[in-house]
Amino acid sequence: MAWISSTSTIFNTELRRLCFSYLIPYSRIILYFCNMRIDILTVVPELLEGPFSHSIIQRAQTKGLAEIHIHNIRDYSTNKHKKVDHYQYGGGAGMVLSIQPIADCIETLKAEREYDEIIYMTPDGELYDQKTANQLSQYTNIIILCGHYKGVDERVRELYITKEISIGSYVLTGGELAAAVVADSIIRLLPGVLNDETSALSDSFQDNLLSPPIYTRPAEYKGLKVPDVLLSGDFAKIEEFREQEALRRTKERRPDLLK
Ligand code: 6GU
Repeated sequence: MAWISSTSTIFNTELRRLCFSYLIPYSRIILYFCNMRIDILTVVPELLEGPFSHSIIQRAQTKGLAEIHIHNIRDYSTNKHKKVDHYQYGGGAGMVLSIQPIADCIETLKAEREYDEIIYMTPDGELYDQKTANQLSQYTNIIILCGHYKGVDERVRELYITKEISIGSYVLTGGELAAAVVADSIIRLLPGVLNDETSALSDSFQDNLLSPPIYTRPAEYKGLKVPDVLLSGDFAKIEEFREQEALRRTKERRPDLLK
């Protein structure tokens, strides 16, 4: 017995030494190669400056877990006035984004690397949900094209687009805010982005359930008390309470998720 325990101690020490000397530096390299690149094409790059420059999404980029590249479609226009849009054939209100600058931008990017998906943000795309976010987070390189004005020339969609996404049944002035929503929802799922690895797994929607109510200090505010069970320290009871509350909330607010 003594022999076993002493060898296992040696083994453990050896293993730990191995971990520290080899695995940890490698895990950095592995994480580095697991990062994701998102190229966003827009005629209003200013709209996308804010969403990626703060908090968790900014940290994901400084840690090297995600790369976000914003491209101004106008930079690719061969028109002497850098024009990117035109009136639509057949008449009708609203400008249409021309194919040339978008095609040149996409071709430039495609010549540099392979893309898993070229997404067009449009109100007539498929409705975005957590399942799609999970799928997109598995990819290495994606392009997101933002529509603006009336939208893009149909031939851009025919030639390049592999997926069309809408974030809801309402109309925005452009796809930029929607692209920010999609990029945010993907990046937070990448390994290492959230501090507590379980917090993405316990999200609303990951198991088709809404989150249970949550509380922090004080235990009582203007007569409103935190449920006793959460202060009890009984983790089995707390877990049961949370499951019941998640189910109750989902039945009440989003019964469609339970079908
Ligand atoms: Cl992706 N774009 C625009 N312009 N409006 C939207 C949308 C996208 N999703 C919902 N509404």
